[in-house]
Amino acid sequence: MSIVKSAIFGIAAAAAVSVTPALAGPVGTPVTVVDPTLNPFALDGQVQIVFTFSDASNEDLILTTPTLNGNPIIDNHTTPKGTVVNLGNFTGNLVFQLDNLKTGATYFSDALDAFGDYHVKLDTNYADFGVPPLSGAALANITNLANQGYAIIFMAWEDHDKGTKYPGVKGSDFDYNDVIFAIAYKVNQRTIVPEPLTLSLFGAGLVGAAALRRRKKKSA
Ligand SMILES: [Ca+2]
Ligand SMILES: [Ca+2]
Repeated sequence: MSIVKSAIFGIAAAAAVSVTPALAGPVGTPVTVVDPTLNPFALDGQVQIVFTFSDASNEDLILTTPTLNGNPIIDNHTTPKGTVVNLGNFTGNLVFQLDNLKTGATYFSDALDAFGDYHVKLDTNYADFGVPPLSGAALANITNLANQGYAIIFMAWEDHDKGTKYPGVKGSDFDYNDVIFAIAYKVNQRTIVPEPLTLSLFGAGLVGAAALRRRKKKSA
């Protein structure tokens, strides 16, 4: 199944599921390996982000390195769900970052934290996150991007680590639903152009062949 197809299936499945309570769930299991597709997250194409969900008392910012459309791209307490952020055309390695403004902690999409835990889950099926279905605005905007040929994958963040300590919070619940957004991605179609070096060698070959033919004619 292609990413687009499975993403669309995921959206449809998420839309069909009834509302699931997402608050204060049981403590989840920390992921302890970096997703290999994010280290590095090598891209060559159009990238757009759609903010979909947050269940977090702390205010979290999402940023990118390099900066593509001003940072932060999402503030989980102020960005409306369904908001589309166009990161434009990008070729290179992209890193996402979460800054927790309450604890001062920073986590990266390409690295484990100081305790050996990973703060990102990547999934094409939104229903896998166990959160309520996509909002109307998020569903409409993601469907629109999928219809334009964008592949859709969802990135979900955990905003605490094992060392998080402040009144009312001890450690992390590892629920990976503190900030969730869709990454919409359309690969650049590039025409293969011969390298100048290849052209010059090819040209030299022609000249060489012509010279050889002339020599053969003379000697004949
Ligand atoms: Ca959490
Ligand atoms: Ca949460």
